[in-house]
Amino acid sequence: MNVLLMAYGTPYTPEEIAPYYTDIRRGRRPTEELLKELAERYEAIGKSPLNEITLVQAMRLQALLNLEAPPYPKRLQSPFGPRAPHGPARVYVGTKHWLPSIGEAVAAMHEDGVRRAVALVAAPHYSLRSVAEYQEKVEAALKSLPEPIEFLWVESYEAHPGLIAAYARRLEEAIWRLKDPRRAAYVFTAHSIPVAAVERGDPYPRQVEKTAELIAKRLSLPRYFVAYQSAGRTPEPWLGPDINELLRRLGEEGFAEAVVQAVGFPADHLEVFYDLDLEAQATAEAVGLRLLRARSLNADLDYIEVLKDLVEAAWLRSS
Ligand code: FEC
Repeated sequence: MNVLLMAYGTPYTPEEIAPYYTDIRRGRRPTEELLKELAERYEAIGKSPLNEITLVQAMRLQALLNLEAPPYPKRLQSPFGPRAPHGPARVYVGTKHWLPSIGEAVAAMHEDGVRRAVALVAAPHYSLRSVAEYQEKVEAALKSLPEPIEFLWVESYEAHPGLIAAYARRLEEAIWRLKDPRRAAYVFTAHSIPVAAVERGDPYPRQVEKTAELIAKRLSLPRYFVAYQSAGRTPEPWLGPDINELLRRLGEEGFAEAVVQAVGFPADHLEVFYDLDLEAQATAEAVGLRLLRARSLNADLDYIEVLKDLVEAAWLRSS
């Protein structure tokens, strides 16, 4: 069983910020002002741990897939006991905007003789501006190979019960730190996308709302809100409400405490450490709101179990 696990990627060094940002902008180099601003955000958080977390996720997923016999249908089981009929699992990592790139990962898979694999992104919601772009990069990589690789795509998993339970567990930990949980506001965030994508029928906001609704239901939250964060530095309109705008409103409405949970990103990275822990925190402080953040899933085993389940289900569907 083979897996291509993908994530956004982050620069390893300050010198890599310019080519990384250029790749995000589809080859258009950002202005010096934009570059300076992004470099300052990385400097303010010290370092984004996204690449390390992605690699650990992949290692743990591979270990888990190899450790436990998946529930294969009878016809695929070995008469000598429950054993993976497709050989040991291998998980390859490709990042959308940095290294190892998706192209490198797909080429390595081909070189290793992989002709069929599950493809999934470490982000639970489908968007034309996220998963569809990962798919484009895989398609482009396939064009340069002499034989195709068949990819079995997991496009989204916004309502996976294990994912909802994992998010709820971490939100509950934050709730324990509240002075008055019944009077607090609970805010779920995901990365904003341009409104133009939503107008083209992007299911993203519906999926984000579904995740929020299921977590809120599981914890019987008295009230919750969905907000978007980290809108791009472009003139077009981006999906809102923006987290900062919502926090200001909550402060004005007299809320004393709020918990934010970033459900659009499983891992910690720049936009969690800067946009939530520094920027949103400053906004909340300015309106007298005590803001807590639920910790991320990162490479914790409950999240890796979710990835394992998705991989096995995709593989079995195609067997
Ligand atoms: O280095 C780090 O730790 C940050 C990694 C990072 C993650 C991430 C996730 C998502 N993005 C999504 C959509 C967009 C769209 C644009 C865009 C721009 C940026 C910029 C940086 C950046 N994103 Fe990102 N995003 C991360 C980092 N993102 C840096 C450029 C500076 C800026 O605008 O802030 C606009 C592109 C354009 O200009 O055309 C759209 C979505 C996700 C969640 C799904 C995923 O993880 O793939 C959606 C992590």
